[in-house]
Order: sequence, then structure tokens, then C-alpha cells
Amino acid sequence: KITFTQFYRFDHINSYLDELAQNYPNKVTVKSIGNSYQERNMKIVQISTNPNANKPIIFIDAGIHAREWISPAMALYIINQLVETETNNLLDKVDWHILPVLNPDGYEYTHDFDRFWRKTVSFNERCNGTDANRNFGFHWGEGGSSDYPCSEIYRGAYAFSEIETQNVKTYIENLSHRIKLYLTLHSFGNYLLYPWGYTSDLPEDHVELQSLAESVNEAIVQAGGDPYDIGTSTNVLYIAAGGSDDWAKGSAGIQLSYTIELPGGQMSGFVPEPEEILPIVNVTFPGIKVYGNYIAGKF
Ligand code: 0X9
Ligand code: ZN
Repeated sequence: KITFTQFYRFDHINSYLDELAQNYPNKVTVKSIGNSYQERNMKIVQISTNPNANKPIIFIDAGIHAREWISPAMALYIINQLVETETNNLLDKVDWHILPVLNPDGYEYTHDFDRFWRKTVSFNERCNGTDANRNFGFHWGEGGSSDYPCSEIYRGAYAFSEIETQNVKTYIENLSHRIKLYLTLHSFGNYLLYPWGYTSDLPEDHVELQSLAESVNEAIVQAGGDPYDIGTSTNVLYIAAGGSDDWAKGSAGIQLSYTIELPGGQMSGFVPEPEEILPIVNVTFPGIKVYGNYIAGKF
């Protein structure tokens, strides 16, 4: 069972997903998008009341960065709420495809060896690991990414050099005509970011991206959460090319694309206490609902 009172290991997360598929066969399908570098099975949950209806899809991934533990926890909570509670019609008009751990090898590595590991764990000559969020193939290799394998922001030898980002690319491309919203969960700092991350130029639809993020923020603040800073990745945070959000919008053609930097803990950002999981995911979920209702209303 799942209680959100601890950070779960990867195997536990996968078992929970399989359990959901068993218990809710008319709502939940679990698929594999492929294996990770160390051959962990990357499972994605498809939540749908009618998979044949070709509804718009909201795609959510989490755990690109290994140490950002609240991110997979948030993804699991979203899954849990959509499936196990009667979430007022969030499934009527939208299907949800959620990948809770994009970088499972890194995630397990932070549990076993190095709590602050960020990258994948794939072999490089000097230092292992690639920053999966510098590895996506839209303006890959440009500002805010490094070609030095020991860097925390190493972009990889080429775009989609990592099997994990490749698996996500293939999955999204096969459904890109239906995916209307891309969300990627990170931590920390309370930022709602939209493209671009490779340039300070604004996308031509920045007014819509900004105002939707503002509605999301309002719902979170309403629920008692701390407010988010909103804007493009480059202008609010820093320049960083090769991110999944830029690729989703720029290459896969998913117009609405966001990085959500979830809150950190009281003491230190990447290491919230287990007791802080529930308060964080609770106040954030109303924001996810705003996204869901927006997509339901627009398409
Ligand atoms: O630097 C990142 O990858 C993200 N911040 S984090 O602290 N979680 O590492 C921000 C990514 C924003 N999006 C792009 N730059 N494309
Ligand atoms: Zn991150």
C-alpha cells in the first residue's frame, strides 16, 4: 500500500503501479517504455476511462534528476488521486500518461550510494553520468550545458545518447498528435517554468503559457502552498539547452509545456523530511487539477 509517509524505492513504485492496474483494470493500464541503462523496467501508467476515445493526453514525467525525490512522490500522488479517489471528472475528457521515474538508475543510486547524485549513471571515460535534462535534441549542446563528462550538467556525447531519454522520445513521438500538455516535475524552489530554456526569446504564445501558470499558482496558494515564480526557464532561472520541456514544445509540437520546480523541505531543498511529503503533494495537487480542467475545456 501507499501512504506517502516515506520515499519509496524503485521496485516498490513499480509494484504499486502493477497493483493499480490489477485493481482498476477499466481505468489503469501499465506499459513499459523500455529499459534503463542498468536494465530497470521503465513503467508508464495510462489512466483513461476509455482508451479508444482518442481524448487529449496530459503527459507527466518525474525523476529526471535522481536526487529530486519529491518529484516521483508527486507523480505517484497524482496517479493515486486520479485513480483511487473520485476526482470530479478529471478523467472525463482527458487521458493521463504518467512516468514516475524517468531516471531509475540514478534514483536508486541516490538511495544506495550518493544522496546528491543528479545524472544518469551511464559509462563515460572520466566520469559517469549524463544530465538527462541537457540530453534532449532541441538546440542540444547550446548554452548552459557542458561537454565535460564530470560536469553536473554534462549533455552527453550526442542528443538522446541516454537510453532513458530515447525511450521517452519514442513514446511521446508516437502520441504527439494527442498530447496537449507536457509536464515535467523537478525540485526545488517553487518555479513554474515554460520554454524557452535555450534562449531568452519568448515563445510566440507566451501569454497563454503565462496565464495558465498563473491560474495554477493561484490554486496552489489557495490550498495553502507557497507561491511560485512564473516565467520562461531562461528568464526566471538560467539558460539551459537540451531540456525535455524545450524539446516537447519545439520538436514534438506539444504547445503547452512546463517544468514544475516543486518546493524543497524546511531544512534542505533536495532532502525534504518524509513528513513533508504529504503537505507538499496535498497543496500542489489543486494546481494539477487546474491543468486538467484547462485541457478538458480547450480541446
Ligand atoms: O536545470 C534544470 O535542469 C532544471 N532545474 S533543476 O534544479 N531541477 O536542475 C530547470 C530546467 C528548466 N528547463 C530548461 N532549461 N529547458
Ligand atoms: Zn531537476
